Amino acid sequence: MVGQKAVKDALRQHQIELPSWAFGNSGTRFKVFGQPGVPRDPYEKADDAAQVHKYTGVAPVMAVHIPWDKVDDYAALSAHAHGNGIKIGAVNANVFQDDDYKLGSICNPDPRVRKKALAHLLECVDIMDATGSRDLKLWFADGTNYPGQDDIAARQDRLAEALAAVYARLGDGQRMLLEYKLFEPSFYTTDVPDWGTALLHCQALGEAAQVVVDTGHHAPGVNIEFIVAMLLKAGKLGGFDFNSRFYADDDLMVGAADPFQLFRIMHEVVKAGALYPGQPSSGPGVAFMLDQCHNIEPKIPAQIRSVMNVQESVAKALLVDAAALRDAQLAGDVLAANAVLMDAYNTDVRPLLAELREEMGLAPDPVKAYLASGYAEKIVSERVGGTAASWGA
Ligand code: RM4
Ligand code: MN
Repeated sequence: MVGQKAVKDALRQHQIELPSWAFGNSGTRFKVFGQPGVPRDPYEKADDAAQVHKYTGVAPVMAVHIPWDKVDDYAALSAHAHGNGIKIGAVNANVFQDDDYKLGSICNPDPRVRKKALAHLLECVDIMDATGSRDLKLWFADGTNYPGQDDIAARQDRLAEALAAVYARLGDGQRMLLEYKLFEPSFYTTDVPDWGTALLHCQALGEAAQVVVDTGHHAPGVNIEFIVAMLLKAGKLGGFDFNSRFYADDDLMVGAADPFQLFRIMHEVVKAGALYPGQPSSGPGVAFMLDQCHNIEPKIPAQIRSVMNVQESVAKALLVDAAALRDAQLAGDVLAANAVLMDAYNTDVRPLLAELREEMGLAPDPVKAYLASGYAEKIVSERVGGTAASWGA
């Protein structure tokens, strides 16, 4: 049996990072449905992110996306976040929304475009210096649509060259997180399509280069927890982009469609001792980020719900009786081993989490408390005029 106190202590230290873009308008390539009261600028996004932290107590960091969150004074944005009890997290680069990037960014055959993309990545490191961010998160839309369109291997060389230049620019304590995605927007080849490619590049660069696992970026049926276990073993799991998908990368709420998968992933993290900094295998720390958009549901409560979904899976993973599991595994008792895992997964951890929140001075039900607070009505009445933040597609 695992003690409730130990579980609660671990949960108190586990932090979840919120995406600034979850608070702005978003949609599909078919339609963006605007919502009233959404932020007009990154400062208002930080205000909304702070609400999520206020009611969950475990989400004190907001990642930004450049240029969506471009401001004149990043130190001022950082100070604004601090004033709200949160801080600025990963800086996400964007080299996929410019006409120049039609044939790719740092893998583009044209050296002029590669240079432009690299300059943006370096600018993102300057921003990290100003915000005090640890992580630069890189996702590339680069790839090709047709066989023969470009040289697959040459594109890898261009990629390695640009990554090395960015890596050399990182300061002390800063990291580069490289994200992979199996396809889209490129449909024939993608330059960083899988964890193997990302890992090879990160290994060539050095310790500060780490892989990001976006849960939505795999083919259906892929065993994501296996990838997580392998990356943890290699000391190369930099973080997660959590979301939920059913078909392709649809950035829905984490734990919505397949909470069991999330539990299996968190079981690997807990087992490896990588849940929070200071644990044996956490290294510089795995970043537990959400990468989500809320196209049809209200955004702040959806973020709160997502944080709770992650927390529930972490709590269940912490409840796994590690000794009983190991004994059953070593005895070759297949059914008993599976039962140990399922016992933890099938535990209703909601009462424990409600109790934990009360111990932390929070309301037991964060969504209910947020809805009762009047904040949703306040932003609708106050945020009139200006241009609602959007992901710009
Ligand atoms: C990508 C990837 C990145 C995100 C962009 C907007 O699919 O998941 O993390 O920044 O979308
Ligand atoms: Mn992502």
